[in-house]
Amino acid sequence: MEELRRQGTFESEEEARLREIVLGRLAALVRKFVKQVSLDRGLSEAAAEAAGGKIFTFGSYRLGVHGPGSDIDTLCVVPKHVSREDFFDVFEKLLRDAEGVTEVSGVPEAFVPIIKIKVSGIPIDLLMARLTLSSIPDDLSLRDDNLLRSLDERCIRSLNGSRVTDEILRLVPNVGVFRDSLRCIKLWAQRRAIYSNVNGFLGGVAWAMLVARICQLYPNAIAGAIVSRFFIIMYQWSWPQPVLLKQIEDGPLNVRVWNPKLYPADRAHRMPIITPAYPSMCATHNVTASTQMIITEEFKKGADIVDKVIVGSANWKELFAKHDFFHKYRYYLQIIASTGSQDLQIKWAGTVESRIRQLVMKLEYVDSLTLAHPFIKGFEQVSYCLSEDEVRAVAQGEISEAIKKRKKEDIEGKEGTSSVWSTAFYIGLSIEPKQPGMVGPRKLDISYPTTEFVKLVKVWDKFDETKMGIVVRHIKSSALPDIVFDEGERQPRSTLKRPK
Ligand code: 3AT
Ligand code: MN
Ligand code: MN
Repeated sequence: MEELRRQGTFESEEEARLREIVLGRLAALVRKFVKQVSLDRGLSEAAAEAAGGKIFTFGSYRLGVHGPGSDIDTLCVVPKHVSREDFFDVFEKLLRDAEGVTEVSGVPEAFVPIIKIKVSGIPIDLLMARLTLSSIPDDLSLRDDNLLRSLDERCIRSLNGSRVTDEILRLVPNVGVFRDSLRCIKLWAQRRAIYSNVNGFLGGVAWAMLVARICQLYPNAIAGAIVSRFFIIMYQWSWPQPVLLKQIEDGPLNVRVWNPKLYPADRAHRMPIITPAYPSMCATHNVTASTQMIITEEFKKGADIVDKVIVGSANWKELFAKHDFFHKYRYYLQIIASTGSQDLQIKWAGTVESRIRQLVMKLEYVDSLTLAHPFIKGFEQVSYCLSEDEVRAVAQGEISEAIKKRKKEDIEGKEGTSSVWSTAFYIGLSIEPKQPGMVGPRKLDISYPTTEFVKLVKVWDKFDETKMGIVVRHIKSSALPDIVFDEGERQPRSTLKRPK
């Protein structure tokens, strides 16, 4: 716990108090919204007041493992006469006008529709679910599966996060021990760069379920013991045996529940970790052969460190050492997504990122490639270009010193200039060692997977050839840009190979 505090994973008491005040205000705003819509629909003052409205938190805040600056994931539950359109018209407007609420941005067309806001500086993600009830009482619970009957799919998806988190908390024997252990595992996974669902590693919910499973196996253990068991058990786990917190149950909806006996797609899951709330799903369907290998290797390294900590020959701090992804490989694939505006870049880079694991899976089939290791985040840069040639160079990942130094003011009002947003993603490539007797350089042909990948990202329905760039190239480790390294992390070239 001392080390976790030293690593800054806890917020201050002041911030904790502010979060409670913020949630109180949010709850009041949701009731105000429901009342206003109720009155508009012709309900009496008393009926409109009684229509209620309630918020439920989920995500790291609900689990009690959030850090300073984490968002609060919040679900707004409204009665049946309040619609999703009301949420994005009436409620969004009400939020914009509310004091202390800033940066309101709604994404109604998302798979899980969302309004993002800040309240007193605290970021909040707001989802909404409309139940088939005429009023939402203060003591409403979302546990009953029958609440899901005849709901819109977006409402079911929005309810899911909260139902899963609450079920996890119900299924662990000791919530305090679970929290402390999960805080430790989350920090470890972030530092080792294996915390990311989109890139084929595990996301927050999957890590929470793994830790919860270990807590169930050792109901009387303290957090330090849970963490040590975690590594030993997870390293030896016989995948694809699933990690379950309880038996998978059937329910009232006509929807698929995870079942490898029935569905070939579910059989393909390599490290299945199954959510406990109906309808149960696999939280790790993005894991590939490569990411499974990397995660397993990290479990092993974690187990070795924890063994040493237990006998007193290592410190907990060693568990949180930074990954060495950018030192580990001789060759990297660099995938660069570029556009001419910030808004477009978020969408385009997000689309490219979400397809990278398809590239990883294709690379896994290349003969002499033993591992394709995706990094968990992209590196965004804005470059101010004076000419079309510079724009092309930036899109290709060639950002010269002159471009790097240039500021926005330097191009303002000048003819033919433009700003370019570029996000670079990296995949580390591990190549099979040369077999004895082989002559000449090995051939590594990755042109097929890369051209297929470029085609794949371009079939995105909003793709626009004139506005969006995508380049894939392979580079030597020495060509990695400085931006991927921390200050002082990169060794000067001249000392790299010279023995002291
Ligand atoms: P932080 O402390 O916030 O970093 P967290 O675990 O709360 O950690 P998020 O706020 O990103 O992480 O996500 C909380 C939950 O929201 C996890 C998942 O059930 C849901 N979620 C996150 N991103 C998406 C998404 N793109 N689409 C649908 N659901 C999502
Ligand atoms: Mn969150
Ligand atoms: Mn969130």
